[in-house]
Amino acid sequence: MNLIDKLEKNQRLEFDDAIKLYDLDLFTLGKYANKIREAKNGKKVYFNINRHINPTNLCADVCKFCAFSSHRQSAEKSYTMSYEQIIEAVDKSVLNGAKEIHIVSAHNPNVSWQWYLEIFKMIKDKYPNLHIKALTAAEVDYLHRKHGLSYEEVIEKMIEYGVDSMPGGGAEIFNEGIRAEICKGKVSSNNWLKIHSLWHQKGRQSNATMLFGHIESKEHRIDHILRIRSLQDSSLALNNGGGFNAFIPLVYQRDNNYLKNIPFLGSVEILKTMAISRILLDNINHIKAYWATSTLNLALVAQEFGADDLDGTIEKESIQSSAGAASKNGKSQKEFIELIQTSGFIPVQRDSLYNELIIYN
Ligand code: V47
Repeated sequence: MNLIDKLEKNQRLEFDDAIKLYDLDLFTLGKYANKIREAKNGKKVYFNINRHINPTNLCADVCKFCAFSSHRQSAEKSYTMSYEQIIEAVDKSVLNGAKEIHIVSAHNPNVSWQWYLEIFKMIKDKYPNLHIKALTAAEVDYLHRKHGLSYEEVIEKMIEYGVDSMPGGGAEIFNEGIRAEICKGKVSSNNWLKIHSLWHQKGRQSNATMLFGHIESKEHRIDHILRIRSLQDSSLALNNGGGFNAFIPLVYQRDNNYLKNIPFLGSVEILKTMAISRILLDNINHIKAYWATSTLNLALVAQEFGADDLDGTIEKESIQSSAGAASKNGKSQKEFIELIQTSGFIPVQRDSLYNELIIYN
């Protein structure tokens, strides 16, 4: 059966067919991706009211794509927030309506594992209903390497100290050769997948990212997406509520880092990758066009090409904005709602697990 027949019949595609998707023109891909998007999510575009906090930029690892780590800044720019500074930021966000705090840090060798975990406990004690999305698999792996805790122990402590779900960071691109080039020494692909698998085995939910538009090939992207799909198959088979909520293709930002001479990724390639993600990941409900890395306008166009989520209002963000993204100060809820509506979609404010809170019909 040829590729178009398989797409018409909504058949699951394996690597050899999946790679040929890039040869299709954008609108053909968009047609099939949008069909799946509409079947899963109708005309809804999800977003949440969230706040990103990056408590420290001091990092033991050096990822070439990273502009956030203090390696890329002068010594006086390295920081570690105090608990008072963190809770002050959380207090302010809660007053602004935040339902989720998304916490991602660098791999700081000068603090204990308790330092990381006490942040979550402090927030949870004060705001039991506030969702804490925290610790990427790369951070879990770092706590394991630095402090000798097993992955299982870190995960048990995350649950004990109040982490509700895991963000998708640290996945980058799973191909081991590319990983050795861009983030040598950081969590391996197999361990990234293992950590999410262990988290899912606890009946918990997480996200998965893919950093694209740097030195990876299309084959590497397809391989990455298919490895995520395969783990999701195993996690869903447990039937315990655990698994990936969303897949997030992160567009590489080029400023202030150690990867040089990377050309800008064109919008067509970005939209094709969103559409291909939607077509291949038949077992993941949501594709997030993270506006911080794709720009808000392209993230809105991506809603026609398979994506159904924009992430959230963010309020403040340091990782991608250090590398050139326009996410330093977030977006207002009003702007989100208006832009989604004028793009012909239905804005839906969601919680972190995609329960619908407000539908703006
Ligand atoms: O893993 C670092 C990425 C990620 C750059 O789970 C860069 O809902 C682009 O994972 N250009 C951390 N990206 C952020 C993250 C995330 C973001 C939004 C939502 C969720 C979620 C997760 O940031 C890292 C890395 O892949 N990153 N540097 C850069 N130059």
